[in-house]
Amino acid sequence: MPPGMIMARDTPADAMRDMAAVDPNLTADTYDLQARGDQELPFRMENGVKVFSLRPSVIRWTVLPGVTVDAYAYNGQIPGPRIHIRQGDKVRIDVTNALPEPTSVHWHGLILPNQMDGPADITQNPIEPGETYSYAFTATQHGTYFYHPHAKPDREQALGLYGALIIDPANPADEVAANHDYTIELQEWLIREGLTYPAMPMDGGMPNFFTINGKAYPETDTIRMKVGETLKLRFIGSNSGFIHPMHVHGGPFEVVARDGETIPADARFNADTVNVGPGQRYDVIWTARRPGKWLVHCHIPHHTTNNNVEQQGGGGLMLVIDVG
Ligand SMILES: [Cu+2]
Repeated sequence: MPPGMIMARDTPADAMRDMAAVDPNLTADTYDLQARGDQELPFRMENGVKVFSLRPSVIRWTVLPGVTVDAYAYNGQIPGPRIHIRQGDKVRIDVTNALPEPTSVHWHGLILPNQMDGPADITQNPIEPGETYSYAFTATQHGTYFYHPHAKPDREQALGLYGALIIDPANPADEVAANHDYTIELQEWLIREGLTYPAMPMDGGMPNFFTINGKAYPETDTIRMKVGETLKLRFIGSNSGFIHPMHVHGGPFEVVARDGETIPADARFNADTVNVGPGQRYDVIWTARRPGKWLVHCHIPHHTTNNNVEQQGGGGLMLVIDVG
């Protein structure tokens, strides 16, 4: 249990298991600083169906030089691999559980058959360790979505299980186009005395590291673009316990989609900060007006530190747009 976690004599064992550190002996593979998540997931065609495979397991993942988390990850990636499909696609995702506990996968925001929706013990039996469950559906919507576990998500999602699900419109004219497209998946982490615990909004469970796409600033990506170009930022609320007011320097952006739904042209609005709560998505278009280094960051200053320390002007939920 993390030091300071509220515990009483009557704290149920189930609760203690959910809040416990990841057993470092279970980490099968270690990924260094160069490893990147959100890699587009390959598929194979079977009778007109795009077939994908996901395999959640326990890994060690590097978020900063010398800072690792013992995490749960899909296919050895944090965030999990990107599932990139087109509206109208028939898909099947085979999920093989290599975790030491039951899991399931929810396709957040999608219209699909109830038994494909993912909530464990509600629409399906949990996927036990070693078992495979296949999710099949037709993508009728388009936009920015994501997937995450729906068995003990307070533990499993907080430990790194989430991934982007990007659905291109069947009609390319329905896409709100930009010169650059960058997806931002947020997460909080709790590392104490070399052990990783699922961060939770409760005493003793508060996070001390924060990542964009699995890395903390200054190890986050730099987006390079030119004056006059546009950038679509897709914010995904893969964060599981906290709300992040995500702000972009250098002038307002236009909010063009929320929760995967394109906002009609006459209802779009300008803003410079969007509150990205758990589960929410915002697509915004930002224009590079002036050359220089422009920040994208969470506006809760503690969330732009690494264990309360700032390095190279910040930490955690921050990245640079370098406009040449
Ligand atoms: Cu924040």
